[in-house]
This record gives sequence, structure tokens and C-alpha cells, in this order.
Amino acid sequence: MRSLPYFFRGPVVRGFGRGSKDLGIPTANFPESVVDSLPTDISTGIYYGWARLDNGDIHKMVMSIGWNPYYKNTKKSMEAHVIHTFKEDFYGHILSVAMAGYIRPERGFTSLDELITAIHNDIEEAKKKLDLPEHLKLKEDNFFKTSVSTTSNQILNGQHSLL
Ligand code: ADP
Ligand code: RBF
Ligand code: MG
Repeated sequence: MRSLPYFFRGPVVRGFGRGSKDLGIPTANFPESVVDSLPTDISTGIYYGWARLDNGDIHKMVMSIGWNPYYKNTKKSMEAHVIHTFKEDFYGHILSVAMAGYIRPERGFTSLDELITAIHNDIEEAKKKLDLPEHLKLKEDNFFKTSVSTTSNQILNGQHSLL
């Protein structure tokens, strides 16, 4: 995928409210405008990368882009699970994401258990892959050094790291 690594940031909005959090896999959803601005060569599927909440620390993350075939969504969504335990919800806060690599296409599963198992495997794969030097260096990118305004609902995206 030519557009990887791909950098974007945007405010965290309410998602489908399916209780992903209760499954231990909360996902921070992005607004439609962020979804619509994805380059065409970023296909739907599961990705790994780095995420930073407001001006905080940089954490590993996994994300899903697409229609959640298990739930047969009609709206394309982008949702990131940050591999970190936060003390509180962060709706309305700014999440900056560097998408580093692709894991797999989205799948429709026959049970919720299978979906959860697949996501846990994605998390393990992301943890391993992100320790490779080529991905670790993304943490040092200027994209994560710039101070983010947490009061304005800024939406930025692109392949260039100096957004
Ligand atoms: P929704 O359907 O509104 O997206 P979720 O059950 O997916 O609800 O929970 C997502 C929310 O949980 C995020 O918007 C964020 O505020 C919070 N959250 C807490 N910890 C995390 C995490 N590690 N990764 C992503 N979101 C988290
Ligand atoms: N939804 C699907 O329908 N099929 C998938 O293969 C799928 N994979 C996912 C992988 C990751 C890493 C994440 C964070 C989400 C994935 N989802 C998938 C979205 C999932 O259905 C959504 O987060 C639910 O709200 C979880 O309960
Ligand atoms: Mg969510």
C-alpha cells in the first residue's frame, strides 16, 4: 500500500454503542469526515500502528476500517483500539494515529467469540510487528512531536508527517 505509513488525527466520537468496552476491546471511533478523506489505496481491513491521545504518550494500537461484516454495518467506519489502559473515557479528545501496516481483511464471523479471538490475535501481531525498527522509528516522527490543540476539533490527514 503506497499510502502507508498514513498519518491522521481527529476527535473521538460516539460509535455504535455495542458495548465493545464490555468485551475488553473499546474502540475510539472517528467522524465520517475522517473516514471519507482516506486515500483510495487504503483498503478496508485491519491495521496496526501508533496512537497518541491529545499530547500524551504514544501507544501501540490496532484499528479496523470498513463495514464490520459481523454486524453488517451500512456505514463505513474507522475505529482504533489503543493497547493501553486509560483511567477515563476520552470522547471529544484528539487522537493522532500513524498507521504502519496491514494485518488482514475484515471478516464476517459466525460467533462473537470468534470475532473476539481474531481481535486478540490482531493485538498480539501488532505488538510484535511494532517492535521492528522500521515501525519503532515512526514513534519519533515529527507528527507526534507537534503540540495538539485539544480545544479545537481539528481534523488532519495525509502521508506527509509534517501535518
Ligand atoms: P463506542 O461505541 O461509543 O465507540 P466503545 O465501547 O467502542 O464505545 O468504547 C469506546 C470509548 O472507550 C472510546 O471512545 C474512549 O473514550 C474509551 N476508551 C477507553 N480506553 C480505550 C482504549 N484503550 N482504546 C480505545 N478507546 C478507549
Ligand atoms: N468487525 C468485523 O465485523 N470483522 C472483523 O474482522 C473485525 N476485526 C476487527 C479487528 C480489530 C483489531 C478491531 C479493533 C475491530 C474489528 N472489528 C471487526 C470491529 C468490531 O466488530 C467492532 O469493534 C465491535 O464493536 C466489537 O465488538
Ligand atoms: Mg467504538
